[in-house]
Amino acid sequence: MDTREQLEQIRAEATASIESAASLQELDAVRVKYLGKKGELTAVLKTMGKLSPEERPKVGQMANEVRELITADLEKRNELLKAAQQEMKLKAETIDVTLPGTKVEIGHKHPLSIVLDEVKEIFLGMGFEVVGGPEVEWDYYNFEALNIPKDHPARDTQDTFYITENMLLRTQTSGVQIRTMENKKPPIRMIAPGRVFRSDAVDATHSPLFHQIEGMAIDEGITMGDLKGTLETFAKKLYGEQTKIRLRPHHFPFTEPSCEIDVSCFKCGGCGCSMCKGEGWIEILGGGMVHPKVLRTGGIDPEKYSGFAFGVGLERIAMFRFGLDDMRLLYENDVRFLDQF
Ligand code: 2NL
Repeated sequence: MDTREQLEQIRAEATASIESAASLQELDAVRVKYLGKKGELTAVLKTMGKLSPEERPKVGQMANEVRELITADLEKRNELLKAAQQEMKLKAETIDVTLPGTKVEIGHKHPLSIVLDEVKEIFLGMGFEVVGGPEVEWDYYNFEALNIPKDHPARDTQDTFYITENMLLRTQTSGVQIRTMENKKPPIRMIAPGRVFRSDAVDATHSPLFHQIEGMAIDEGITMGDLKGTLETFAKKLYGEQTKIRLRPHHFPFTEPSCEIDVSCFKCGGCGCSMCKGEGWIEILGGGMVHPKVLRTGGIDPEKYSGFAFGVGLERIAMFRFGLDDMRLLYENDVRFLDQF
């Protein structure tokens, strides 16, 4: 094959390869193959020295023409492929602005938080302050200061998780009240809501972690009448104006006298129904007059001051309020349940 024929063949092959290149990468490979430093056209040009002086310029011109032709073909194909690529990209990225957007689900308060916020609001309205304290508590603040020494039977019913001999997960929020007595002079009006712990197995009405709200008022001349009036106001605000309360004698080591407080069933109004198990009353609170020993331990003179205190389980209020029969619903965080509040 002479050089002319070689050039002619390169041109034909290059044109065909350019035509069939399906992507920009493929096209670039074709360019390198024919026009690159080690390409086929370059290789032919290197053999020009062997030609006769008359032939050389003619073949040289032909080689240039072939290069220009291939370059022009490459450019044309390059434009075409680039346009096709752009088209594909646009198609892939098309956004239908008329489609409905992705909805952002907005959450809401957990039923326990709903009730807790209501309780706080009610007591704030009566001049109480909301105080917090540690969940890991000293035995002293959880038991000793509350007139529950190491050998007291109440230790059995309030068994808990011990971190050390003298440090435990609090079984009640009373430690917060003791600390307040230590740090503040009467008048004191406070509630202490928070998580408390017991060594209890889980069932429909028990959980090793639950929430308690304790309250306390200390001043000169505080009586059981103040406790009754305060809790009556609380019950009416929480369950409705028609709600009545009743006090039954009871015993707590940290109050004397002590009582349990029932509210009239908000579902049947006191006639008896499934909610109150036919009783007409539902027990939700315990309370009494702060024991003089507890006052003295807190640094308050029981000769000068007296006070009432009470405790209430948040889960129990929430269950009656929303008509729940299983406490576990409040902890499982099943959205099908939570969505209903
Ligand atoms: C209940 C009963 C109660 C108290 C908590 C208390 C705290 C101090 C002094 C005196 Cl620092 N008392 N707290 C008093 C009576 C009852 O809770 O059934 N809770 C769920």
